Amino acid sequence: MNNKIETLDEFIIKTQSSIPDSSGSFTRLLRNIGIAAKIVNREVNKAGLVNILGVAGSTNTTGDDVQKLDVFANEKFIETLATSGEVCGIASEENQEFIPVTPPKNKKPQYIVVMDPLDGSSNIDVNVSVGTIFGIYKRKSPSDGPVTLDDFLQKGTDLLAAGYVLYGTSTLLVYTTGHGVNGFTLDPSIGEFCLSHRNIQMPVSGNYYSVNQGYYLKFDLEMRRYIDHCSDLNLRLRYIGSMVSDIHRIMFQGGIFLYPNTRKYPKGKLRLLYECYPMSYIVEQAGGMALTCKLERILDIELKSLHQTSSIVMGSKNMVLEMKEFVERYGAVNQ
Ligand code: AHM
Ligand code: MG
Repeated sequence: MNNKIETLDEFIIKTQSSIPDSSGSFTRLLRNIGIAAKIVNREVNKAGLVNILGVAGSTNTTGDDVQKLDVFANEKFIETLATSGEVCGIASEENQEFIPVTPPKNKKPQYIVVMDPLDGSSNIDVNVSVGTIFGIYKRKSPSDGPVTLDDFLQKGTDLLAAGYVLYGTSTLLVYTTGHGVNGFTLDPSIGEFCLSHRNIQMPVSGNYYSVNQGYYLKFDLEMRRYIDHCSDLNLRLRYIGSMVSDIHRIMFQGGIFLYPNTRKYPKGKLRLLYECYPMSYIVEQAGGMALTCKLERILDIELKSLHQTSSIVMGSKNMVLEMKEFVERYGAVNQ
């Protein structure tokens, strides 16, 4: 029996050759994301002790309260990525505009990172799980000029890699480069992410549905009918309010996550670039599906602005297909 621990760094280097366009630069970038995750994890774990819980007093671009830990996580990720020498631009859910990165001398970094540095921020001050979501793209503009908005307005299908970090009872980093999904658990005693979940395959159906049932009356008819159906089947409702945590459960136990459009958010609440694309890429790589409530594949949606939002339904393939039948039967799309 081989009990050897495989660290994230070892795994990234070992699998480098299977990544299209692979380069040492891409490998170093992934490792840097792992480092930033460890720094944020350290602060998440001691947040209550050092008084960085609570609302920082500003609001983000979509009007939500910004928590102090959001600000910290955002700064740490930006700092780590900007000094890595592998990134030419960063777009964060917490920043209105993208951030161009000045490269070190003799370097022409190719990669763009998009991120939600701390997803589920309303959970912070009550010690409930939060997460980080990230995606990596290759720039489209020439590498000797500045990055442009078009470098960021790429579709989900253009992603080179995507991942999330779950700061839960243990801290996990789950990522894909388009060749399956692997998960790494942080071993605090050695300070390393260690391979714990190889080639994650999402069950094709499951017993969980995850939706903010409080908005039920604000959902379109077809979504209400589908949610009634989940309830009729005695599926278990679980809603943590951090998409990373809710999807993580579904990755292993199967189920469906829904954030439909509501009256307050007629075009959906979750951001394509920072949340929907990366999570959909991971879900698809694990064998699941991700659609809008109008049945478009999330990864195929054209992105017109950095903070564009979408409705989203994702999770176990058979359950998303069943949801699709409800939309086809009851949705305004076919009336
Ligand atoms: P955030 O990134 O500002 O924390 O918001 C995103 C989160 C998702 O993780 C979660 O699924 C959803 O917003 C919860 O929103 P709501 O409270 O409207 O259900
Ligand atoms: Mg978020």
